[in-house]
Amino acid sequence: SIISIKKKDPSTLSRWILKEQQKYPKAKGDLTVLLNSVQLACKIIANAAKGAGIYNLYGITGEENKSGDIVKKLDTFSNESMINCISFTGTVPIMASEEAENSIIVPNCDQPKYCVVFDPLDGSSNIDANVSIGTIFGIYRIEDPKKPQDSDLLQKGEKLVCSGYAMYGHSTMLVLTFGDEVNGFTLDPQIGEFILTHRRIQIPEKGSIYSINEGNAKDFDKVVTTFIHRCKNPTKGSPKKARYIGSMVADIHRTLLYGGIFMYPATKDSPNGKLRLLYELNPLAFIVEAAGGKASTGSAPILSLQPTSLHQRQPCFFGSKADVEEIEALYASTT
Ligand code: AHM
Ligand code: MG
Repeated sequence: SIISIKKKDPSTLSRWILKEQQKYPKAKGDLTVLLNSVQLACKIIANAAKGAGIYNLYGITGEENKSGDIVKKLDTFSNESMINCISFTGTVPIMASEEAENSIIVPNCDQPKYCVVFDPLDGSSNIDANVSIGTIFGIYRIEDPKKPQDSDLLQKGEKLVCSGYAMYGHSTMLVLTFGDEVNGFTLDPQIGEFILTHRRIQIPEKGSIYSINEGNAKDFDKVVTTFIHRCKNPTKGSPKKARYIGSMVADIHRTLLYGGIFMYPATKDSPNGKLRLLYELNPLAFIVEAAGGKASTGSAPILSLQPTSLHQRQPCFFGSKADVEEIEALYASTT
């Protein structure tokens, strides 16, 4: 007799990645292996973040990283977990991490094919307050497998093969794109699997939230000041709501689901803003654009920028298409 099958499909992240890659008959499974390794690192970091108090991973080590931020123990642990899990795939000879000044070279990589950029634990200033933090990653193909070099890491964001983030919040989520669609997976801690819960995420066309560290307001340029004024004093309709977590992964995650705009603009003292192009902006821009939103410098797509150094910063505007286009129009009218 025919068994009736319930139509709910509990796809795990592993099955989903495998299925996606099987669409390419020539794929050898290397990207599948790499993504499974990143997935494992994210599970390890999620577990450590949850138990950080218990296992004494909190607390400042006293060191500073390349970008001048205080490094906490959980950052170091997350960095090592990412490097370790990725190294053993045998296909990644070079990577860049927020926590490492120079590129990380993997010795004895037998089948060089990809390089990875990542921020192992973004939003780390929030750790002690138990606020959501995350891991951001981007994967590129290396140009010459015989000669992996820094220029492989310095590719434009539009060349990304895949990018994603894990967010360690009330529940742990992993959001992933190959550039066509964006899918979100939620970790079921009982079985230790990421399950597809957010199929084809689409960012609302226009949002009712603006997100920016307004503490810097005295140092914003005229356009950002005007835009914020408009958010609060619209000519028609209600003012936008202000929401700012201070953890980019969480602010972008909310923006993806609810719409609106996230901004980290230039200030007088930091003309390049704060956020890093390679491993913070590009991977998240690839996701926002694939979800139908926009990621902009104010005048150009983030993904079109040619990076010149591993830790360079870039002012940015991410979010619903209409909101980002509004700020782009303001910049266009002032130049
Ligand atoms: P981090 O990589 O040291 O954690 O810094 C990046 C974080 C982002 O997650 C967040 O968007 C931003 O810094 C917040 O900066 P600020 O405290 O200046 O608002
Ligand atoms: Mg960071």
